[in-house]
Amino acid sequence: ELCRGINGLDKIILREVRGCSAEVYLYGAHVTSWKNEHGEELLFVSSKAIFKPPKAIRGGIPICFPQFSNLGSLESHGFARTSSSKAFIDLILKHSEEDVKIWPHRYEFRLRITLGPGGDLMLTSRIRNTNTDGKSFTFTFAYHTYFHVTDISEVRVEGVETLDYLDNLKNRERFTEQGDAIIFESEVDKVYLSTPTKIAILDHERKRTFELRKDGLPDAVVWNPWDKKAKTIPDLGDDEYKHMLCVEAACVEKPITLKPGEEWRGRQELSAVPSSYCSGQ
Ligand code: TA6
Repeated sequence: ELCRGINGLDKIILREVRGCSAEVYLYGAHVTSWKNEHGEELLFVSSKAIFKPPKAIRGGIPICFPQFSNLGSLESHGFARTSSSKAFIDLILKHSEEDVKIWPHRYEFRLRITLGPGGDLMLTSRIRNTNTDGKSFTFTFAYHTYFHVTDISEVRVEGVETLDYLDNLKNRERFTEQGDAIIFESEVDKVYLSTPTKIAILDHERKRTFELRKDGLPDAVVWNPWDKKAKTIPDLGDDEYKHMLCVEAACVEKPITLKPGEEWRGRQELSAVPSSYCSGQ
């Protein structure tokens, strides 16, 4: 949880299931608290600690970088402990031995999730081939994002008009989009090819525009099951198709091949901004 700490400095509180916790200030990437499951503080922070740049926080775990003490020409202990850090989380997914049985490759997938100061949500995936047998592997990828919309029949997607797409409802045959913006009156399940880096999803009722910006992901999947297909999906409410739209930054048409040691990166940034969108305009 990112919140305001002393003197309004941003800090992150980490909690684990038994009740242990830690706190780290973005200022100096400085851990200032480490508590056990009984809530006992295990780190010392001076009661006179300043918590105000450019002074380093006295106590906790100051980072001494790129210089310890005065062993060089920089300020004592270097500048890291008085610099501002950024907050994100990194999740790492690796092949399990079960995975290897069904997909005979070794990989490391790092997903970095960042919530920006304006509320933008950024996901960056880095996938590395860690095979030790010299084998390359090939994969396709999508961020299968479900946007929450007020009423799907009042939503438009802009940015894929005139593009070619593969229609999953017609045996993935290739067509060219004729309309201007994409509107929704029935089931849609399309993979738009070679799409622009930015796609907009306009929610008329809520006067909100989602912006999806992407890098390393040339395609975009647009999916809404509509009423009949929704009824065949057990974990989707019969009427919930009205309040969802999947627009997915993807790499489908041209799969990615990595040699051992090679890494691929695919990134999407989502923002939700007020819009004066009026349907039909
Ligand atoms: O991304 C669109 C899609 O491929 C649709 O064809 C539909 O199958 C959707 O994914 C749902 O997939 P899921 O496995 O989440 O039920």
